[in-house]
Amino acid sequence: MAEDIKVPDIGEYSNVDVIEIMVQPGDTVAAEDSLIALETDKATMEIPAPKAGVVKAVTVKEGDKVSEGDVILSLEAEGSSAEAAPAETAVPAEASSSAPASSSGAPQVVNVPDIGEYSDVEVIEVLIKPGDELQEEASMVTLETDKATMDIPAPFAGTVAEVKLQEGDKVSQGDLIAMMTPAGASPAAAPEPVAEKAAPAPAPEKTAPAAAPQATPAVTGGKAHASPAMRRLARELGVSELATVPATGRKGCITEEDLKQFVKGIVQSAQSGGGAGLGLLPDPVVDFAKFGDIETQPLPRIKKISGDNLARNWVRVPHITFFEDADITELEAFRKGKKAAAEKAGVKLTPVPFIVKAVAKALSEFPNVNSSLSADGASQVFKQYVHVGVAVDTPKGLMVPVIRDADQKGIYDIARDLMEYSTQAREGKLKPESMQGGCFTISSLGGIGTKYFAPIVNMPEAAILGVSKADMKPIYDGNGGFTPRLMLPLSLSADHRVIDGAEAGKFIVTVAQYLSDIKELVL
Ligand code: CAO
Repeated sequence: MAEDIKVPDIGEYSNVDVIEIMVQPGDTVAAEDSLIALETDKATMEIPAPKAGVVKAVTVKEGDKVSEGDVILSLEAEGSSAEAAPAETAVPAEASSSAPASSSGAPQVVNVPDIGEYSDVEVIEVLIKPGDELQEEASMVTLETDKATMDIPAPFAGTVAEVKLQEGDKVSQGDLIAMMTPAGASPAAAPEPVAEKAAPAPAPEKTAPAAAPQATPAVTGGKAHASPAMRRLARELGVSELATVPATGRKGCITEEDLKQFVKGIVQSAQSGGGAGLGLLPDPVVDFAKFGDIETQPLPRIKKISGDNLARNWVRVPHITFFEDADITELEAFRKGKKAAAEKAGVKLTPVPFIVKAVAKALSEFPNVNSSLSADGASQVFKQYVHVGVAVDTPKGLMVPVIRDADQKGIYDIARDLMEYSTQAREGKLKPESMQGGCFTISSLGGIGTKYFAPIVNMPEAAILGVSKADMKPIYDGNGGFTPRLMLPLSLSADHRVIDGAEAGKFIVTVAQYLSDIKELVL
């Protein structure tokens, strides 16, 4: 028997705004799970479920005003649904594919949950593929309206059996996302057949409980965790990319202090020059179609975000770039000798892990290169750790996972981290925390080619190393002859406000020396 759940005592407030509905019919909630969020002019509060049960109906919507005693939803308390069982068996066969978790292990349909007033919303990213094991709440797809981007979370833990949509599709509430076998269920032979586009969400009793979508303008496949109150505050402060806010709260949640620090940093940076008032001409607007056929495609999200960052870094940082060749003849012989053993250990041994190690070793000796300017430009932060970022080229744009404590790791460990992170980045599964905390970035185009290039410093880091393709070159031996040596072209771009030219020169020479002397490097 369902019972009405009412707004409890909320102090002196009445006619309070409902700013978020966190459940929908069919959801199973535990006691104390948040149901809706209310906001007064002074506080945001979440109304918890007084008991565990299944949500039967939600009687309020975002934007409503409520006071103590108003009914917000009806809840069937756990264990009180004697009449629910017969009702389930009466559901037509077509809907049975969306049955809740059962021990048979039959894949269940996962539909687009309630996404507010939106319909025909574009799928901009599919974050899952068949075989993926998902935790409950893991992001499955990202949808984008003209106003917001939202990740649709997995309604339960399980394995993806089939993905039923693709990037570019337009979806509405009830449309099919995927078939998922619940965790712990014995695997079924094959997914149960379902229509390509599901009809509107089946009866609540039959729908796999869908968690509320979360507005997550994430940089990657990962998502930002923030309470509705923090999302509201972020909106008020104009922070549209929550995933770029470093989170320090419990389970990676963004706190009020995180938001304040983030905004403070931006304000201080703007006040200290921040790129404002450059007096640039407006960007040219060209009607390309006048000159021939064209096709316009939206810029991938990662490219948009990294592009904004690169443009800021290019304008804000006074770059100075140095070029140097490292003689890696010995290193290459050593690497080739170890390649088979490395493969046996499950590691791909390319020159990059050695370069990471050489850079990390040099960084531990050049504290200035391992430092950052504070956001207000008034002080310098010297890091007592050496975390090295490596730029990874992905189909959707450049991402920079960070190898932690690279100075303390062996070559195999670095190679393993690099393999793991670059795979995650290319599959869109890199977590935001795996891209945070970098002290210095390496951008290797060695596998592609190129001679030298001038990389852009990854602010607030103080320098970046560009690596091009190693080539055999005749090197003068000092005795009137030339010897063939394998030379690796290196380019170091540094923030000239932090690093003097002489120091940048010494740094790149040191890196080159470590790469030339394999004993120095591995010992
Ligand atoms: N010189 C010659 N050969 C090189 C080399 C170099 N400097 N660096 C790598 N190689 C070789 C590798 O040994 C490998 O060959 P084998 O398979 O025969 O061993 C091959 O090139 C391909 O390597 P890889 O790219 O698969 O792996 P990696 O460890 O060299 O690089 C990563 C990993 C993630 C850095 C790279 O894949 C990548 O994404 N690079 C692009 C970075 C980028 O786009 N930067 C932006 C530039 S400016 O915006």
